[in-house]
Amino acid sequence: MFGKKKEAGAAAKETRQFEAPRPFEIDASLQTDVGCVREINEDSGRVVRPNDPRLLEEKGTLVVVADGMGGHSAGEVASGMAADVVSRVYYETRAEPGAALRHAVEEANRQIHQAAAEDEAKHGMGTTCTTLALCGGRAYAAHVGDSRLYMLREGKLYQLSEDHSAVNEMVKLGIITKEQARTHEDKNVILRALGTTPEVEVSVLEPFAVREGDRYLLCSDGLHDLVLEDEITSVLSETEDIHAAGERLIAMAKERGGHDNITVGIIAIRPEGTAAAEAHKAPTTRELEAI
Ligand SMILES: [Mn+2]
Repeated sequence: MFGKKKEAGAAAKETRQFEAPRPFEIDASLQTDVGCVREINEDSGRVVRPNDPRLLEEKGTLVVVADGMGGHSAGEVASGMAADVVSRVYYETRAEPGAALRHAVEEANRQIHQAAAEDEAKHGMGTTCTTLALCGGRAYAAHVGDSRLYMLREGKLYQLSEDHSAVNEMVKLGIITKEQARTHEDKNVILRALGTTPEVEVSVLEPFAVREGDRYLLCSDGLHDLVLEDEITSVLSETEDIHAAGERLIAMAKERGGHDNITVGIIAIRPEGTAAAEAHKAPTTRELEAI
């Protein structure tokens, strides 16, 4: 449903101006939890909304979720670097949001790979990286690994990212079902990650128009392993308060064992000028919002 590429040119430009999206406001909540089994949290997350009005207009609001791997807390280092580098390079890159986001994720890959090569203890560290930028009424997404981006629109949940995992390949080939993939012994095998190779292929979503009422969810596999999509749909559509919705989703994963770290970022699109609780507004600084 997320469209065909638009032809560049005068006609397309005029159409775009005519259909200029209505202004909207963004509420964001990002939460991360160590879970019930692990001793450290190797997930990282970031919500960035620049103070500078020009930068905000050019690049909008950015959300990043990363799930690191590697012994001796190297996973924590890799996912933290992904959140840091992507959010810095995205805003520093003088390019349209889609190109800037791809460049930022590629740059994070290079830096993590280099850091891993320079330190024996961090050898082989890597991380997933799922990103969403909302700018000028449009959504841009770039992604590597098996963390996920979902969209809730008109009560329906759409998975916008594709897992770069061994089990997803088996599902696509019809070898196993999506249900079997959830418990498959190879379910943690990911085929692409940031940091493990000098270059990485980044999946970039065709930009699409955001609508009022949309909700976006970025999450690590600690959530989507244990909470079904129907349940995510219910919680996202029935819980008005997005922070409470995130808490509920994390609680559900923990009730079911919480075998992994759990990170949940939720973004809600609200018409401009309508009220939202102060706590749910996207942060206006570049500080890490994850708890
Ligand atoms: Mn995980």
